[in-house]
Formats: sequence, structure tokens, C-alpha cells
Amino acid sequence: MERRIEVVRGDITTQIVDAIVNAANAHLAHGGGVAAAIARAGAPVVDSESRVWVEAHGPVPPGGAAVTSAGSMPADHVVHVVGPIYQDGQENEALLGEAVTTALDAAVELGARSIAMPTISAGIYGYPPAEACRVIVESVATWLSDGGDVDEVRLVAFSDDIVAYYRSALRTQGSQGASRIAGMKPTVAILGAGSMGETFGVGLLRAGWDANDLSIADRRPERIREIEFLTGITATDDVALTVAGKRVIVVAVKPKDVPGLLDLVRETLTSDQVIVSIAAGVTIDSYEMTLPGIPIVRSMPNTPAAIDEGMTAYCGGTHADTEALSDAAVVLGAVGETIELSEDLLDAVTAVSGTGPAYVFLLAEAMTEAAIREGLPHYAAERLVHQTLRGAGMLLAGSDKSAFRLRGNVTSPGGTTAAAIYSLEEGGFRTLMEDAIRAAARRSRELGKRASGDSAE
Ligand code: AR6
Repeated sequence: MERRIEVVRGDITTQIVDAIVNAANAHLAHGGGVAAAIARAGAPVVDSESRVWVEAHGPVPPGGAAVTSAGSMPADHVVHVVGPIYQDGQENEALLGEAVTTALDAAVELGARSIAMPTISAGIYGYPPAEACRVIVESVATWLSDGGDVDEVRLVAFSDDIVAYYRSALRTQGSQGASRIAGMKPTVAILGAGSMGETFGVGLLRAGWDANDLSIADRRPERIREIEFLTGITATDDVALTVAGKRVIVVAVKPKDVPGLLDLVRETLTSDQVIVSIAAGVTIDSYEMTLPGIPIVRSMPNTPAAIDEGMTAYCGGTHADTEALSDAAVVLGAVGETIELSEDLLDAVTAVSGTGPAYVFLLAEAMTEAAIREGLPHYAAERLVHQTLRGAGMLLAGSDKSAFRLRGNVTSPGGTTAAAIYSLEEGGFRTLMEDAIRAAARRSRELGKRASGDSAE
């Protein structure tokens, strides 16, 4: 198996790997940053085992690591290392490098084959993020070329700028040929120039793909001309030509059109290409029946992908090895965050993040109407509502605190928020949301059955 470094934008607590690394302090008091997120996701085990560890060994020494289990997180172990607090006149780079290699060694000792690591020291400890990313990439690459024996080191970036720093460090590293680096931009063919196809085409260009490494196919001549004009990507109605020589093939046609489309490419595709399907409900099984031996990745994106704020869940089929999954994640990650989940969860994903934007739009409609009824002019009601939703969303996504905590912070007893929340709860808001998500998941299962039935015919 090839040794590799990957960059994934996301939350380290949800990574499906053998071990995750924590950027801890010496006392394993997981009060803030990624440490608090890990302690919360792995509660209560991570905190209690950390206490036991410190009682038995004392504080984690520089260059040392502590190990706990991971509670209900997908990983098996958490390796806690302490990065340097960035200071002038100190060997920052050597200290951070040491934390990285210590973490990797400790994970390997636990038998881990895949390890996810946060940007150690780049938060509360004040290491300039671009520098931290460079040092982490160099340390991991050196560790791998010195014989570090794992299948994957996943660098988990919590924000877009960290992704960009990692990518740039990887490019430099790659050109020095220190080790084979994943996370580079694979060539991509997009089949179907509907709104999602366009979102991906434009998103990949924004993320730095060269138009020459992309191609698009569509059946409608006027749409082909339009998409070429809009994006500069070569578009044609010849599907076989579009997929030729491309590493990742994004299937972005309607579910009912998938079988016909696959008939056009089944002779052309080879096993070093990867199908990334965004067709709702079409199962990996149905792809694999038509395209034996071809790596398949099935995914469920959502519409905020149009502004690079998408949330996409994906899962790999029988022939999708780490490299195929990584290339799929790089393409999907160009337009937002990604999470790897098992296929049986995709109906729930559809009901939560796939359909989710519509719940928020409905909430916005209802709030705007109510605001107008309270006497606000229409233009003001809209601005108040839209910016409030944006602000609250950003606060929630960027915070370590749960939605429950953030809501608690703005709810004083007997105050206005309390009055509003009481009325929402009385009216069954929570039950309604639960019913809505259940209904969407059920519908997704029904449509899925129909879609796979179609393609099996
Ligand atoms: N997943 C991935 N990365 C994350 C997550 C997450 N859930 N949350 C934050 N990050 P920091 P440090 C990123 O401050 O600088 C703690 O209190 C974050 O954006 O967590 O080494 C410890 O207990 C940043 O890029 O770690 C120590 O006292 C990176 O993780 C102290 O902070 C590291 O930020 C350690 O400070």
C-alpha cells in the first residue's frame, strides 16, 4: 500500500481513521480548541482516561505522548501530544516537528494504519498557521520517507485558509519528490451541466483547477454553448470523449438518466478512473453491476456548494481504494466540507444536510412574514432576517460550543428569548422538525429503491 498524506477540510472528531491526534496541553485539561471538541465528542471517556493518565505519569513531557481511547468517536484511539506555545527565540520548528513525529510514532505503536492530525499549535498556542502547516507537512513527509509505516496520514484542516496552506506546502514538498503526496488536483469530467454540474465546474475553477484539466458533457446544444461561455471548460455532447483521460468522473445527471449515461461510458472507463456520483438515491451496487471493477464513490452534496459552503457526505464502493476516496474527497471538497459515512446513512444525510437548506429558507420566510406583521418594512425585515441567519450560522459553525450552549447564552430567565422559545416549544417545534426529517429520510429511501430498480432493469 502506498504511503500518503491527505488534506481534508473538516472536524477531526468525525474522521474515520484508526487514531486521531489531539493538540493538548501538558495537563490534558481539554479546555479549548480542538482538545475541547475531542473531549466533548469522546465524553466522558477521553476526559476520565486523561485524568487517570496524568495521575499515573504526571504531565505529558515535551516530546512525549499520552494515549486514551476515543469514546464514541469513529477512531479507536486518541494520541495526545503537546505542541509548542509559539515564542520568539525558541526552536519553534523543532518543537512542532517533534510533536508531530511523536504523535505518529505513538499511533503506529498502537497499531494504527490511518492517522488524522489537527494543525497542532496553530490555535491557542499562537503558531502562525501558514508556518505550522509547512512544518507539519515537512515533518510528516520526512517521517514517511524515513519508513513511517502507515497507509494514510490525514491532515485535518478546520478552515479554508488552513486547507490552502497545507496544499501549498504539499505542492512544494511534492516537487521535491520527498514522497508521493496525495491531495493534488485530479483531472475531472463532469457529466451533466445542470445546476449541480455547473456548481462543481465553477467551484473547481475557483479552487484553482486549470480549465484544461476539466471537461463537461451535456445533451442540450444550447447548454453546451452556454457552459463553455460561462466557464471556459470544454463542453460537448460526446460523453465518451468527455471522460477520456480524466481521473474523476462526476455523475451529475438526474437519477433516472444514470443507466442510459452509463451505457455510453461502460466500454470506455478503466479501473484507474473513479466515478463520483451525486445522483440522489442511485446505489453503489447499481453502479457496480453496470461497471464491474470500476471504483465508485457515492455522495450527497447540498446547494450551498454554489458558494463553496456545501456539506457533502460520501462513501466508497468495493473497488474504491484510499487513493480513489482521496481524489473523490479532493473534488467534493472544492465546494465545501466533506464527511465519509457508510452508505446506509445517506438517506439520513439527505434528510439533514441535503434537504436542510430548505428548512432554513422556510424559517427565513416565516421570520420575514412575522417581522412585517410586527410593523417592519419589507426591505428591513428581509435584511434583519438574512443577516441574523448568516451571523447565527457562522457563530454556530465556528464555535466550540453546542447549539444548546449558544442558545443558553442568549436566553435569560424571563427575557424575550425565553418567551419566544417557550412559544416555539409549546407549538411543537422540536417534534415538527423530527417529523420533517423522518419524512424526508423515508422519502429518500423510497426514491432510492425506485432509482436502483430502474437502473437494474
Ligand atoms: N477539528 C480539527 N481541527 C480543529 C478543531 C476540530 N474539531 N477545532 C479546532 N481545530 P488549538 P493549540 C483547529 O487551539 O494551538 C487547548 O485548549 C484550530 O482551528 O486547538 O495546539 C489545549 O488543551 C487550529 O487550527 O490547539 C491546549 O491548552 C488547530 O486545531 C491548547 O489549546 C489547533 O488549535 C493547545 O493549543
